[in-house]
Amino acid sequence: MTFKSVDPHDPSDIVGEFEAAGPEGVDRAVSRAREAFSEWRTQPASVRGGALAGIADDLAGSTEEVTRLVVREVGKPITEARAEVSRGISILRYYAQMVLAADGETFPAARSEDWLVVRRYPLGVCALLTPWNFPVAIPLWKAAPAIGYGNAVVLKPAPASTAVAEALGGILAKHLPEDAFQVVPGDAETGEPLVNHPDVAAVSFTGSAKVGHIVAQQAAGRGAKVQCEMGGQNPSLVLAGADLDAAAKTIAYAAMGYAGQKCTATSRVIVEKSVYEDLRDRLVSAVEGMVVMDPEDESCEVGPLIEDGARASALDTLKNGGGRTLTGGTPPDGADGFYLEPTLVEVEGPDNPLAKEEVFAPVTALLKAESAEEAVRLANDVRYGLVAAVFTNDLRKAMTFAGNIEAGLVRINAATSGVDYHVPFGGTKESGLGSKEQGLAARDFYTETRTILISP
Ligand code: UN1
Repeated sequence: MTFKSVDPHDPSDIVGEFEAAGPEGVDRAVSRAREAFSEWRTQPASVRGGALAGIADDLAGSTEEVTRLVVREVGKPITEARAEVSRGISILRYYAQMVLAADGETFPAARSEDWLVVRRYPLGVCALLTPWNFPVAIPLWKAAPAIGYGNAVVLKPAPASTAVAEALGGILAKHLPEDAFQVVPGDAETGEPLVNHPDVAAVSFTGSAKVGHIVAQQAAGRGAKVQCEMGGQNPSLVLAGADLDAAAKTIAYAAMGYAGQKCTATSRVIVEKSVYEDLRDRLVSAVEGMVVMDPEDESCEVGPLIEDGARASALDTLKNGGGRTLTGGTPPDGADGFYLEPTLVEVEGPDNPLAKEEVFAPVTALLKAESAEEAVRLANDVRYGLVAAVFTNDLRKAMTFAGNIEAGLVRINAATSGVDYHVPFGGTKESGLGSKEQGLAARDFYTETRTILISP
């Protein structure tokens, strides 16, 4: 079966045509990866880290080319695309060094002449299932630690970002033994046999909650290690006393940047009653100031949605949800691509689907709360728990928020979007399953410990 990826700014531009790997392609890739693993795992950490450093240098040399491909294939505004490539380079350099850190611990043994050692070892073949919206950073924040710690990787990218995945694959392959890193293109017909393959030791997935739960069940059901990073319905709270101008600007970007297509985007703005109108006015003008245009333009902030279906489903949720549209709500005039004006909707209460479900579009719900306490209650009243932000000038309220909010990432006076690669990343509730990603959490996921007693 073949499929295409198209430029969401100009759907007549076909970026690539690909053959889905399917069950046979997966089987071939996994058995080759197993072969590669038996050799790669024996390489010293300096060699594995050296390979990552080489990949980083190579990617740095191709920054502009990869950036352009990201813009063209997934419609990411060029300044964000460039920043993402640069983040990918940093991730590679970070793990190039991290693999040289301690790989175990020693403990006192029952007999004093014995050594009791806990050492880390790679797992085997790791399957990485990645989304289209961060087509460089997410594959690399999974693949760099997987490879660095001695595993082999089979990457199944989202179909819409296959060309970027193949470009990355080409760069990685130059620095690694044959088949240690492979890309299998396709959708569920390829993803499912990969997740279920008995020779895949670990599965790392980023994508929707719906698919994530299936992946987790299938992988865990056959005893594989699994982690899933899924959706969000991320709140930004604005409390009385906050710097409203700064809050409005930061939230507008967190909500609408890259057309809201980040699992870390702000989907709900929950405002304390006494500053509600003041914040609403500022937010409407900040949202109206966001630059919607061709993502290749250096001033673009919003860009198109990934496909027409994504826009249609956002428009559907808007139509059925009710609420009062304060700005946006329609596609801009004269664009061929899958654009939607940044949309802010005042909703009556937390049951509006815009305040409950992940919309993955430049659409944000605005809610009023009676008090700071009610704002936190509303914020927690969803299935998700990825990121939450609070804007306040009250340190006590900020600290209470960090304690009471149900989220894996907490931001005080900062945007919900944006991620640091050297600290654990991931959510709680339906946003995350299994251990977190990035930083030291990645070492824990991509290795397992062996407890070794050495008696002379
Ligand atoms: C970011 O906000 O910079 O798929 C990264 C996503 C997240 C990554 C967000 N896993 O949107």
